Amino acid sequence: MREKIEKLGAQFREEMSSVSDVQSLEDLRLKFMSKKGYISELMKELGKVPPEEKKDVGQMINSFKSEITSRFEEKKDEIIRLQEQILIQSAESYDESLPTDTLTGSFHPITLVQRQLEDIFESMGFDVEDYNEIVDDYHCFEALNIPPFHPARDMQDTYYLNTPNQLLKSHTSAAQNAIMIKYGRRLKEEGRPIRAVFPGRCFRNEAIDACHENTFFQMEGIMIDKDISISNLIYFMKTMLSEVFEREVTVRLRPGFFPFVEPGFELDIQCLICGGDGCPSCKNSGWLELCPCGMIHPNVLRAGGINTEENPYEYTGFAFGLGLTRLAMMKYEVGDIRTFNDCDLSALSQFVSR
Ligand code: FA5
Repeated sequence: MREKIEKLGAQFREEMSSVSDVQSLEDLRLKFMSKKGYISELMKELGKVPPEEKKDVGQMINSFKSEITSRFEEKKDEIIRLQEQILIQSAESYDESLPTDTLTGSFHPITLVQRQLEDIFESMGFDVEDYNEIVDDYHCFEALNIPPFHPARDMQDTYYLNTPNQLLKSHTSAAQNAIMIKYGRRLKEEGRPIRAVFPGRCFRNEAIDACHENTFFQMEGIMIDKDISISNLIYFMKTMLSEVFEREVTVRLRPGFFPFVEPGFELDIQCLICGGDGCPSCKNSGWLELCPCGMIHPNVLRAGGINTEENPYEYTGFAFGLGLTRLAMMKYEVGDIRTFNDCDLSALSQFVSR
């Protein structure tokens, strides 16, 4: 069995070295990581290994799995960087010496809120991370405990590219797996908790109204360590909201279902446009869904290489997915979400000095 794992490792490294485009990278990932791939095969064979060897062989498979996932991410970034370079080189040149003193501008209100949140979270020890807008099905759904054909996918219909298995991310949770892999080793070897926020643009194929856009921003956050509990989650949510609004805001926490957290919650904020009486911005309910959150599901922690099959509860963590565009609506008392994407400078430039 050990020999087989080593042989497969060598085969993987050799095949990986000749990959040069996204499609062949995806083919290679499926060959090793899909349900019928080599890793699943190894996991099945693990059952036949003598009990005294099981632990070591299991660890060998797990570290092989982590190697595949991290090499896959590195290679994907490398290919995307290369493609970008080719695009930049082929673009028309522009004149850097053009005068700038005649140009005026202001930050978009969403940028202002995003920066304010980044400062708040950085002051609490969080790393700020960036992530792609184009992702694959695995990161957007499967790594988050949402298998193909799971009904939870209906809530997040998005836009699919012609390139196979490439889509516009429907939520910032799509970055969770990559962040866990990036910081997992530091957590285990140095005992430093994973604390990261990752803002980003999200896309959904849905009907647009005063509080729904097809292109909007979220900010995701995760914290993972030993003994993280719901109390930690509530503490960070309360601190963040009181700092953002600089005043008392009424919030409510109710149960919510997301396959990647257990238990899951919806954190709603009382509508600041109507003061809770009901208006189009809050669909006349007086409340606005702002920040779903919960304790990260064991399957998601395992897919991110944080916990192992043998020790599935060693680390725990919370995650939240803040609706950044909706937060900007509430903070600046903008009654219609479409204002943010309308490119109407007279509306957007008002926020410059706030
Ligand atoms: C999610 O996207 C989950 N990924 C959030 C999450 C993260 C849950 C981590 C648990 C743990 P949801 O679909 O409810 O959940 O979107 C999160 C927030 O994004 C919403 O509360 C809302 O504020 C905002 N949002 C969702 N859809 C839109 C839209 N079409 N337009 C504007 N804002 C939206």
